[in-house]
Amino acid sequence: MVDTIHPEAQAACAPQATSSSSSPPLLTDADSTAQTSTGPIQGKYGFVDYRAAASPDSHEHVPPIVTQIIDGLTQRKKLPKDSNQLNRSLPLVLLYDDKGLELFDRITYLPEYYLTNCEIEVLETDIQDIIAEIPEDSDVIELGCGSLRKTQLLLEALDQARSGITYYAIDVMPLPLHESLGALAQRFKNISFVALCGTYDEVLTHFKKAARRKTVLWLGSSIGNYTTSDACKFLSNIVDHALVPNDAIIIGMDRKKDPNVIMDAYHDSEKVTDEFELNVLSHVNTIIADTIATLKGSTSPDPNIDGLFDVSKFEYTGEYDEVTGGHSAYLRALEDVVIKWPRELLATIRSICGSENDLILKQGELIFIESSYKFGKTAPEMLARNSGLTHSAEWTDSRGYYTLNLFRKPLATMSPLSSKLSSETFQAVKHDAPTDHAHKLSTLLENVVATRQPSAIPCVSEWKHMWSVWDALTLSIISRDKLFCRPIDLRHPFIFYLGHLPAFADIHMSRAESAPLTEPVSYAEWFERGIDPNIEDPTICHSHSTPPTDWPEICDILAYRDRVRERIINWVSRYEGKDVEMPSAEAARHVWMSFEHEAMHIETLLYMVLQMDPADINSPAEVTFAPFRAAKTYERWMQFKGGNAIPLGLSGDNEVSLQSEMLPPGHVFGWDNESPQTSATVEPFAIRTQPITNGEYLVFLSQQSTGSPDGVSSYNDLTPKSWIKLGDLDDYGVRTVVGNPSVSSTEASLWPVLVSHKQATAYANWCGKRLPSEAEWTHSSRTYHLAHTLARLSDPTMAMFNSQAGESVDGYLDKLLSAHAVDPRECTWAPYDMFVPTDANIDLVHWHPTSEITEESAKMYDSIEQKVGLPEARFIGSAWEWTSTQFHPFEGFRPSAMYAGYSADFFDPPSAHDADSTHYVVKGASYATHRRIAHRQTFRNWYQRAYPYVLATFRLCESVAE
Ligand code: AVI
Repeated sequence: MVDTIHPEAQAACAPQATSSSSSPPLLTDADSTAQTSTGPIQGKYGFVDYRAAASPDSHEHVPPIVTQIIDGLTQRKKLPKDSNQLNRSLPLVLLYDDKGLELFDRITYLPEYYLTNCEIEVLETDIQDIIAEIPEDSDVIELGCGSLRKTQLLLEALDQARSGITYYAIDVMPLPLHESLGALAQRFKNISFVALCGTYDEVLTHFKKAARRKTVLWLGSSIGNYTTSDACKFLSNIVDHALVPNDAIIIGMDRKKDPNVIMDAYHDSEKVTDEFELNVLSHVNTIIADTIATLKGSTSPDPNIDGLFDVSKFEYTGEYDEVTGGHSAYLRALEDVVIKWPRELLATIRSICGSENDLILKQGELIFIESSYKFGKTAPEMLARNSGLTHSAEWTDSRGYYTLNLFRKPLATMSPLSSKLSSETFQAVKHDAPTDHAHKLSTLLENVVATRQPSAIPCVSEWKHMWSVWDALTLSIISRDKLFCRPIDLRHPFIFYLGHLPAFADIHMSRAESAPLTEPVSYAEWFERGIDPNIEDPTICHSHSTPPTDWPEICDILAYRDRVRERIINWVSRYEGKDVEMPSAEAARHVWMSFEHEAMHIETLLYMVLQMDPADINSPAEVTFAPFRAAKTYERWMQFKGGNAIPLGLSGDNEVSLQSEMLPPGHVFGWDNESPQTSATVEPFAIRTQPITNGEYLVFLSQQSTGSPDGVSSYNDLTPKSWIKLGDLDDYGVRTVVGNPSVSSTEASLWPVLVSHKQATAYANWCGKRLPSEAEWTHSSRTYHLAHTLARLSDPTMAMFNSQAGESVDGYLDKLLSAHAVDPRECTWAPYDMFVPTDANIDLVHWHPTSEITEESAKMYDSIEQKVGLPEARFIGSAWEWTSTQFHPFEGFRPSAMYAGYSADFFDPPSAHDADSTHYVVKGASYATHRRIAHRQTFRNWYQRAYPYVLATFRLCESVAE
């Protein structure tokens, strides 16, 4: 039995919080108003028809699909989208009329079409792990109604293990919904079923109101029929409009593999795929005939009206592009074809293409129908980054052909999606391999010279995203009663920072606006500056505020925070998106400073939280581990020849000369220690591609306990504070807000180890190596990122890197640049490193370090080594990196007048020898570093050498002979 609910009734019965397991939540309120219809199908399910309201019956208007057909046939567009070919096309949706659905169902049973069988294998093998992610009393929403073979596997398991599940199937066509749900509803008595008929956009927005948890299913590699950027747009729309934090999306993704396997899947021996693709033309004929009948006011199409196409004059053809991973399906004209437009459509045709001439398709001409993309190993992570999701699990079939990927909407994201930052140009260069090398290269090289970078003033959405993370950390992960805790005794209790962030910002906003402080003004005094005493002698401490003995009420501090936030938003909104009006450079610097100050404090607060007793940390349900990717330590070294003019620091950010000016367009602000730009000499050196891992450090540590005369104290001093003893076990776990995975038996053994400078140096000494200097680290990071990107985009014959012969990476980059006729000297180093991989572990996308190189990507690299030869390396993300450089100012340094002690309070005296130096330069970025900072390669961080709590690791380096 079918309960049909019209959208008006649906408004009253949007999915709601109910724990009723006996009645479907969507139907509870609506039963009385719903039209109930019975059909041939047994089993009770709700049916909500969105289409009826959306498509008014019109005798005068040509339906949108007809307009799309005419547009596709008359205009040649860049299709497939990532190619340079111009083709006529027909809309993808035309594949799925009743006949098309039947043919597609047949395809899923073909031996060559491995996708469905692989997905079924994954569902069968991993079903318990998959349903463990779907809670009781929750909604499971399938995009498209899926094949019963797949869906029933999942529902069977849910039927047995869960109560209160409502399964929603969404489809634009009513028939498949009726067929699927009728059969399912009859079989599974513990699950409620609702069919939602309409487009995804119409239907999904209604889920936002639901308090129930949601798992969206997008199976069958349907995502492959979208380009990556369209898929991201589609997903981010779901994330924004239908999901709340912790809701999940499970996506089936077909992997890149042997091209022959893929070609066979789309060119089966029974030629069902040919029939499926050609059926598009019959579908067009039906639509056109129906439209003409409607325009004539007739109820049924005239059987004498010929369709547009004689299907026998076309054949199906397809090709697979290994680089993009896209299989493209086309229909090819077997002879010259002349299509005469029906009289009734001439006006529409004229309005679309300006003429009503016959459509002439030359013999051999192609009509593009669909792309079916296959995905690389890093694609789920990229997809997550660009859609506002986190990638939290991956299940694969035995051949590694196909994956089901679990994504979750995170608690909060540190930055808005780059696609949403319309006022910004901060956009990492696309890492998808290109099809048009020359074009991509010239764009890339342009980027090297004219850097794309974020606007100097962070926009409103950037502030709001950052605050949502700060609030999650301070008000959810730390419970109220723990705000007075002081897990690191060299720091204030948490409550201080609740007041410190707004107080610092308010002081700077007051200066920016030449206006009074926000009330209560005493907060500016109490909370202006925190403490960072010398760890070896805590009596030594820079000047700082004296907080009150009685802390203000938390609600008062929060109200103050909100007033300051409002002040910031008002100021930023005045300029955002308005090119004409620029603030003074001085005011803008105050505002920018406040932003980065807050971003830095997120990281500081997080490493303080990590020192709490894990039982006291409120692990957010929305935060989970990134999928463990079964890697192994991947040790490789790269050589650099260095040189004598390695640029360090930011040019053109002179606070004094800018002071009286309006903010220049494209200006890049940096902290005082990043200026003025200087240069360094670097002798030839070799550097490891990866930092030292927890597992490697554990080996070192275990040798300390037995070998040294002072075994116990050196063992204790050398044990990372980022580790925690695991119960009675002789093992450690890594501290994270989501748990403490074992250093010896989980992938955490492959994460970079987080240690102090002293510990890092002890390790380097133990193995006869050293830490890189700031200049060595900076030079290798930026040279590597650019060379790696250019190598991938260059013709392989041009991009030979001879690792066997010990070729240097910087020498190789010079070679690449000159092969593209770019003088390396013209290639000014940009302050923003847009070549950092888009999947770098920064910006709290994951709340823990990750292993940088998977075994699979290492293998993949090995197999392409003959071609490109650069090893996989990571410099930015997961953890900062210690350098051997003492924290001294660059020559010509001037402390910022706006925050004089920011770095000047921490420089070592110029005479300090290594033994009495206290602070060292730290480069790179951690998993908790805001991406503005992570990408600004001139950012110079520093910590005390013995400070053991920071999210910093190290890599090894050694000098080599020229
Ligand atoms: C529905 N979609 C995922 C199928 C695919 O593999 O792209 C459609 C298909 N086209 C030809 N065969 C199957």
